[in-house]
Amino acid sequence: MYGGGYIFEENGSGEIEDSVKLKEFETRISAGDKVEPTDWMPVEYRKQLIRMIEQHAHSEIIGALPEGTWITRAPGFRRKLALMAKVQDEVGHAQLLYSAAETLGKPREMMINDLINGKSKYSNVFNYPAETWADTAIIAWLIDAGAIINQVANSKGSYGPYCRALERICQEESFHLKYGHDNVVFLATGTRTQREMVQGALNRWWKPIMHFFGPSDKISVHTETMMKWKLKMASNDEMRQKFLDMYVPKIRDLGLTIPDPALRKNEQTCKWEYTEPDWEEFKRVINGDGPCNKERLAVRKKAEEKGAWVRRALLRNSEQYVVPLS
Ligand code: BYC
Repeated sequence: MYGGGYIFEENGSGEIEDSVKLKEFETRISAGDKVEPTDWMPVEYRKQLIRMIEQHAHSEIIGALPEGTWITRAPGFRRKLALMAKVQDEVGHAQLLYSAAETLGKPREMMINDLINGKSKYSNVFNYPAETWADTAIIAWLIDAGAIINQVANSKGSYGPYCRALERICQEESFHLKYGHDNVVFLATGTRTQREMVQGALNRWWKPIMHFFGPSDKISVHTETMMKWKLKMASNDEMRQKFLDMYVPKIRDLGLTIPDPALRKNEQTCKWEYTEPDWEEFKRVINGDGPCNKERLAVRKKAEEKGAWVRRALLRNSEQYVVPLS
C-alpha cells in the first residue's frame, strides 16, 4: 500500500477529486456520519488528520517526560505509584494515536523519524521543565483539564478511529485530572512552603497553558478547514475561553493567584477576559527554541536507538510464527 511514498502522496498526484464525491463526503459529515479508513476522503482531509493525530501522539509520548523525571523523586510510595500509572497511561495514549494515524497510511516509523528530526510538532507545554513536585501537580490538573476540554469536543468529530481513541483517552485523562487536583489541593492547603511551591508552579505554567489551546483565531492557520470537516469541533479561542470559565474560579477557590493582572470577569458576558498571550514566544517554542526542546528530542532519540534491538527481535519472532498459506 505504501510503495515509494505513503498513500496520501500518491493521491495527491493522481486522484481527481470530482466535485460529486466531495459533495457527498461533506453531506455525510454534516449529517454526523463517521468517516472510516477505507472510505473515500479528500486528500486535504487526510493530510490534516495525519498532521493533527500525529502531533497529538507525539505530545503524549513527549508529554510523559516532564512528569516522568519525578517518578524517582515522588514524595512517598503512593504518589510514586500513581505518577507511574499516569505516565504509563500517557505513553499508552501515544500508542492508540499512532495506530489511529496509521489507518490513514503513514507508517509509524516515519512518524517517529519526523518527530526526532524536528519535522513534526508536539505540544508547546512539554518544552518547559518540571522544576518542582508542584509542577507535576499543576501539569496533571490543569494541562490534563485543557486536554479534556479539547478532546471531549473533538471526540464528537468526523474521523471514526480518532474519535474512538479520544473517548478512551478522555476516560483516563479524567482520572489524571482528579489525581492532579488532589495533589494541588494538598499543597495549596499545606504549609507555607508548600503553598509557595504550588503558587510558583502556577506562575511558571500559566503562560504555556494559555498557549496550549493554539494561536488566537485571528492568526490560526488551519482552524477554518478543520472545523468545516469536523476535525476540530471548536476554535482555539473557544477552547481557551471554556478552560478559563471552568478553571479560573476553581484555582482562585484554592487561594492561588493567577499571574495575569488583566484577568477579570465580564459581568455582562459572564466570560473571563485575559491578556492576549505572547504569540511570538509561542512560535519560537513550537519551532524548536523553547527551554527544553533539544533535551526532549535527545531523550526520545536515545530511547529509539536503545529500543531498536527489541523491535528487530519482535519482528524476527513474528516472522518465525507466520503460518505459511500453502
Ligand atoms: N503546541 O492553525 P493552528 C496531553 C501549531 S497531550 C504546538 O491553530 P490547528 C498530555 C499547529 O500544529 C494533548 N504546536 O493549528 C500528555 C500549526 O502548525 P503546523 C495534546 C501548536 O491544528 C502528557 C500552527 O501551530 N493535544 O494532554 O488547527 C501529559 C498553527 O496552529 C499548538 C492535542 O494534540 C500547540 N499547543 O489547532 C499530560 C490535541 N497549537 O502543523 C497531558 C489535538 C497549535 O501548521 N490537536 N500549534 O506546522 C488539536 O486539537 C489542534 O491541532 C490544536 C491546534 C488545537 C492544538
